[in-house]
Parts: sequence; C-alpha cells; structure tokens
Amino acid sequence: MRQILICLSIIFFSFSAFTHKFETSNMVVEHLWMKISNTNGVGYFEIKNISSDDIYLTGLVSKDVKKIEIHEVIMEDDIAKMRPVVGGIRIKTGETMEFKPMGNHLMFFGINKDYEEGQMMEVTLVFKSLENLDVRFKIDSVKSSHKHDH
Ligand SMILES: [Cu+2]
Repeated sequence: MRQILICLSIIFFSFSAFTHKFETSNMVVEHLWMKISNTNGVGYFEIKNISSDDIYLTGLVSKDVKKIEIHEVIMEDDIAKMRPVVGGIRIKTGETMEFKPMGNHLMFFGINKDYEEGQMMEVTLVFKSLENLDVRFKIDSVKSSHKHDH
C-alpha cells in the first residue's frame, strides 16, 4: 500500500511539474509545448475561456523570436493546408480551444536563441481588450542542421 502511494505521488508530481499552467480570472492556459527546427518552430497549447465574454487572441510576441503566427489547417481539394489566421482567433465563453498537431497551431519564425530540449521559451499572449499574459512553452525537441566541431 505504501509503495502504491509513493508511486502515485511520483506520477502526480512529475505530471504537475510538466503541465505548468497560467491562470487569470478570465482564462486558463496550459500544456504549452513546442518543437524547434533550426530557427523555426511550431507550438501547441490549450486555452480555456472561463469568463462570461468571448476572448480574442490577437497575437503572440517573444523577445527571442522575430515573428509568431497563429495558423489554422484547412482542407482544400482533400489536401490539408495551413494558413495564417488574420486578425486573431476567437475563443468563445466557456470554450476550450486546443492548439494541436493537424489543427490550429503556432508558427515561430526566426528564433534567435539557442534552445535545448527541456528548456522554456518565454512568450507573451496578446489579447483584444484584455491584459497581456506572459507564459512559457516547454521545448519538446530541437533539430539542428548545424555541424558543431568540438
Ligand atoms: Cu503553420
């Protein structure tokens, strides 16, 4: 019994350590992670609107990234294509929007800092009529074509 409890507490601890979340009186943002390939990246997260109004995420900025775009995936002639969402994205009251592979996602262009797996990237979410929210994305993987000579 004691062993089971210890095991559960370790699972719970590592789970909560990984799932860092950011809360305001209007929203809960969690499960933020990203993949980096050279100087570009793709990111995912969940945002839950717990306010009584719709929330508009109009953009994202980071001092370590030239440009961050919100992308959506659309089907065109049975082919999945992605395109930038112009003017931001609406999260309806009570709704949880999931940014995930093959769905809405973030594109990071021009990452100017050397990140390693497991590190965090600081990003600011910008909303219409709401205060900015500082969050961190966990770097899940880094692919680099650089050849290092040591
Ligand atoms: Cu994209």
